[in-house]
Amino acid sequence: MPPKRHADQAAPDTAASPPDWAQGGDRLTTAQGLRLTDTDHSLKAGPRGPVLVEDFHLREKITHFDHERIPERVVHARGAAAHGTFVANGAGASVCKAAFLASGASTPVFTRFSTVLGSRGAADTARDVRGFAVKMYTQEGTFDLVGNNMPIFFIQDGIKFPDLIHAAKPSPDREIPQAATAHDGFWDFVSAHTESMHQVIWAMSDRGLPRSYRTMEGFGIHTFRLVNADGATCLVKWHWKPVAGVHSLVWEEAQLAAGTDPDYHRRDLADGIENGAFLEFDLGLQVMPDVPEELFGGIDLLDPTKLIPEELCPVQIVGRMTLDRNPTNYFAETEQVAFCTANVVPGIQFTNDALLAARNFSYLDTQISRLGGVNFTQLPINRPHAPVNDNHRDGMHQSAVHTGQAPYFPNTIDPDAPQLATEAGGGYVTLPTLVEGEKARAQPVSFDDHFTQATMFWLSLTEVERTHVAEAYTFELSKCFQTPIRERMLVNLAQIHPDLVGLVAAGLGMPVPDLGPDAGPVADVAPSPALSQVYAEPGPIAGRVIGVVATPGADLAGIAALRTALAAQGAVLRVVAPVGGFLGTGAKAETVERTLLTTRSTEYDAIVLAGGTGSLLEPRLSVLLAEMYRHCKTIAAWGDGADALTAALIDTTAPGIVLGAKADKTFTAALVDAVGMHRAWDRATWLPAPAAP
Ligand code: HDE
Repeated sequence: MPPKRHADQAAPDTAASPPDWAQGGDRLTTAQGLRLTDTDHSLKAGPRGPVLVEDFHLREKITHFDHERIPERVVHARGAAAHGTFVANGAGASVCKAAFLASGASTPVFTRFSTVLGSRGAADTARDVRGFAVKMYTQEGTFDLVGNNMPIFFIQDGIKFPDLIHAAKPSPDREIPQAATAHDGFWDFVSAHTESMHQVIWAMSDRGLPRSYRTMEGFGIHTFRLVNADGATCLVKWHWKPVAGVHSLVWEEAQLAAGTDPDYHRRDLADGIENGAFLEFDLGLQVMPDVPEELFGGIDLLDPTKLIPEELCPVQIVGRMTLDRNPTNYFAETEQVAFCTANVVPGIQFTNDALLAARNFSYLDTQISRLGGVNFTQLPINRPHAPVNDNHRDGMHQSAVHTGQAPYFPNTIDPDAPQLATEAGGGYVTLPTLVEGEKARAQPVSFDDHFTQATMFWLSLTEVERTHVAEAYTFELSKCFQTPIRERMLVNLAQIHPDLVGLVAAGLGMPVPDLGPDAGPVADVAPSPALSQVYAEPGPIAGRVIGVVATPGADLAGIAALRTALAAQGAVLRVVAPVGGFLGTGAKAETVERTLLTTRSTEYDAIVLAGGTGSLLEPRLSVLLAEMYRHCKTIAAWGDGADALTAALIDTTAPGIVLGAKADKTFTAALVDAVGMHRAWDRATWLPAPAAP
């Protein structure tokens, strides 16, 4: 058995061995394979003499180091990824002939989650949209589903993407703020560009602050056209449904985590997988008829700022993705992976979504500068698992040694030259569709409705979620220096909902704009309850972290029992004590993993005060508990642990507080249920009471 690593150490993954050309032999060598006897001292003319140009090892080592960085992604620079498998349940086969959707088909995947705006070193918990990009290495070629954790986008046409990103990225003069939209540039653009209003209200909601990558939904956003084995077509939207449910941080928590652990989501992903709490997502399809007008329920399927409510078109599950293996090397895999929306397989076709068209061009193009040439598809992480025989030759960093004399088609010289496939033989055939119309820079009239679905989103949320949305707008707009921008946004919010504009205007200390009698939100918008992320029943707690605060006199048997109970649910128990070292002695001793100095509430989904810890009174414990209380997280205690809660001024009668005489089954079951609810929103008496989901 390899020694168990501490959770903070880098994760070598033995499941995938690196290719032997990356690291061969057992001796340190130069890049040319010359064995080295010393790599710590430059070649000098005497111990105190000048360094000699002759030192080829020094020059090679430094030169390679000088070129270690490649350009970071223009957007989605900050990310973390994992390997896994997608297994189809067969339900998708009736609408799509892709082999990876056939019943029981198992496909290797690599999934990269990301923030959009931050640089590579930015904090994970910034308020932002998250990327959710899945590379499926199917037998018919690679299929990339390059989506986000929100079902809609800021713009309807890809030609505006550079404007959006220039507005949202840090201001070019000082390059601040990092990874944040709380600045004049972003709000100037979106306030004047109202088609963004639906996406912006999603970003201001709790969806902009995921608790974990495992608790995010994923969406392909655009409508795709699927073709089945009989040639029948339908229009679909892709969804990833997290088995762990959709859950978020609260804003103060996200801000604290950005300082105390900027790697919050990256660490959670890697630790979870290492602890055996694999990430699971169901792939779902909203299947809609392929009608000539490309509308469903009156909603234009070519408009990526609109979603189809699940109540109108339920999501049908077609398989499950399990992410169960951490990358071996961050750069080789997570950094060099190259996604492209144009990577599709037979059975999957594009629609005329103008945003998708620009993406199909952009992703291939961007890899050429980011990865230094056209041969990036030969990098191990980008290599298709289907055979490749493409007649492409040469180019920067060509690593294949091609044979034959005739890399062109047709040729009569090379007997091994690749031949064309038939459709029946797995060849990709673009669906013949009629295209007609006058050339124009124009879009359908239905695209002009920029507010109805933002209103629907607002109406679909519970009170506590709405309060978070209003606070997020208020926070971000407070960071805008220009009053006209804030005024313009208030006019936009007034067209979403009077409560929203009222709350934000009050927070900003500005008047609610008068839109006049003929303007204002659309009446009779039906909510979509599926958009709320407040649940009535507890969900799974795999991957969650529970801290147990204990002192040397604590009930160690109770801690051990609690650990066993939580481990059975895939959750981790971490011992927190005033100082480091061990609690107790011998086989039953508990290792202190965090001290009150080295921990912060953001690390835990629940805090438990162990029995025997009742006399602990410490300012840092009070801060820890106060934060847990304010963020509506579960707080628990058994035995006299409850005295420590009372001493820290925690109201032990409040919702989400679990007390027990012992760390027995009843206590642990109540704790598991409370963590499964994610938050005790009823505790937030400073917020309006949450409406039923
Ligand atoms: Fe992207 N996007 N994007 N995007 N995007 C990139 O590709 C682009 C859009 C998304 O983990 C880039 O390899 C344009 C929508 C994800 O590596 C770049 C437009 C959605 C990722 C690019 C869009 C996305 C990217 C940067 C408007 C949600 C990260 C580096 C037409 C469905 C993938 C790269 C990863 C990455 C361009 C719009 C999601 C520059 C031009 C809509 C998840 O090619």
